Amino acid sequence: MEINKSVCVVGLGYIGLPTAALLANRGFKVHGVDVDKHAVNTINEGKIHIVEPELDTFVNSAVNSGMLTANLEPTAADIFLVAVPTPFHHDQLNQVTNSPVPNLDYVISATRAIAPHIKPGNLVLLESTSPVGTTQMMADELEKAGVDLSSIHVAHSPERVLPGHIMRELIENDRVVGGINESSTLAAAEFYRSFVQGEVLETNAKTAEMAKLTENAFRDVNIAFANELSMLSDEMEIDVYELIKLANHHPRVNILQPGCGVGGHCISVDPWFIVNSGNGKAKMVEQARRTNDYKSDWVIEKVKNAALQFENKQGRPPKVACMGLAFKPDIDDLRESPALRITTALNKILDVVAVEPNVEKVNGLKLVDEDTAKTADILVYLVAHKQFKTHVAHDLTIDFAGLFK
Ligand code: SAJ
Repeated sequence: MEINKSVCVVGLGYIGLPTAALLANRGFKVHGVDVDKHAVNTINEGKIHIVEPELDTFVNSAVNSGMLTANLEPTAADIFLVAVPTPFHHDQLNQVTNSPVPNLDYVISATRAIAPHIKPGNLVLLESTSPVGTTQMMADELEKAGVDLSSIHVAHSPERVLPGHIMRELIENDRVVGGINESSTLAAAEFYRSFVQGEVLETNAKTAEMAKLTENAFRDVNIAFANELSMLSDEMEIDVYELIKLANHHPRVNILQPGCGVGGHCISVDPWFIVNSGNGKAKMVEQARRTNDYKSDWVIEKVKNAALQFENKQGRPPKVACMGLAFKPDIDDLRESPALRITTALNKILDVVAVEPNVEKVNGLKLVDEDTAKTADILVYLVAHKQFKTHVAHDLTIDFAGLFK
C-alpha cells in the first residue's frame, strides 16, 4: 500500500532503523539518515548492523521494495523523525545536584541538518528520550535556522520499545504524543495512529518528555529495591530469588529481579535527566541510580574476595571467566553495560577471560568460547544469556544473573 507520504528518519540505530523499516513496510517512502557509513552501506544491502529479532526481515523487504534507502544526508520530506542518541557528558557534573549533565549535541546537529530541507506543512518529530524542554529547544533551533514555526508542526513522541521485542512493541505499545502547541499534537497523533495499534495518547511536549523519563525511573527504582534486597539477603544468608518470589505472591507486590547492575542507554541514563533538572528534589530517583551503580561495585568486591580466598587455599591466583558482557540477556548492546564495567575492572587485577556470544570482539578483553571458559577456576555469571541456561554450577560459580536460582 503506497501512502504517498515521505519520511526522513535521522538516526538509524536501535530505534530509528526499526521505525524506518516498519514505516517503509507500511507504505511510507523512507529516506533514512545516519552519519555512520558502515551502517548506511549495510542497510542499503538489505542487511542490518545491530542485533534485534525480526529486524532483518523488515529491513530486507523495505530495501528490496525500494521504500527504504539509507543516506548520509537528509532530504526534503513530509515528516522528519529524529531518533538520535541522548547520552550524558561523562566529564561534566551539575553543580547543584552533583549529577551527570545530558548531552544534547546529537539532537542539535540533527535539527540543524534537517532545517534547510523543511517546508511549510511539515511535521518534525523527536523520538529520542530527552530532558524536559528538549522539543521546545529543537523548535527554537529550527526558528534560528530560518524556519517559520507557525507553518510547521513539532512534537515529541518518546519511543518506549523494549530491545529484543522492538518490532512487535513498535506496533502494539500505546504511544504518548505531545506537541509544542495543540495543532502539532494533533498532527503527530494522526501520524502515529496510521501505524500504531496501541492507543495514541495526546498531551503537551513537556509532559510527554517527562512521561518517558518517569517510566524508566520507575523501573530503575524498582530494580534498585531488588538490588538492595540482594545485598541485604547476602548479609542475612537468605536466597534473594526465593524471597522475591514469595513476596510477589502478594497481589499488590511486584518486585523486579536483582542483577549485576543496571545498564543500557535508557534506564541507566534517563533518571539522571530528572535529577539534573530536579533542583535537588529528585532524591529517590537519584538514590536508585546510585544503588544500582553501587551493585556493580559490590559484585567486583565479591569476585575479588573469592579470588583472594582461592589464592590463599591453592597458592596461586585463579583464572576467572566472566560470562556475559551485554547490558542484558540475548542482545549485542554493550552501552553502559554493568557486566562490561565489572569485567573490565576485574581484568585489571585478575587473570580474566570473557564470554559474550553476541559480540565478536571487545577491545582490551580476551574473549573465549563457552567450553574454554568452563575450564577457568572461578566462573562469574553476569548476564543470563540463553546459551548459559544449560550450564551447570560448581563450587566456584558465582551467579549474579539468576541463572542457577
Ligand atoms: N534489569 C534488572 N532487573 C530486572 C529488569 C532489568 O536488573 O528485573 C536490568 C537489565 O539487565 C538491564 C537494565 O535493567 O541492565 C535495563 O533493562 P530493561 O529490560 O529493564 O530495559 P531496557 O533499557 O532494555 O528498555 C527500557 C524499557 N523501559 C521500561 O521498561 C520502563 C523500554 O520500554 C524503553 O523503551 C527503553 O528502556 C528505552 O528506550 O528507554
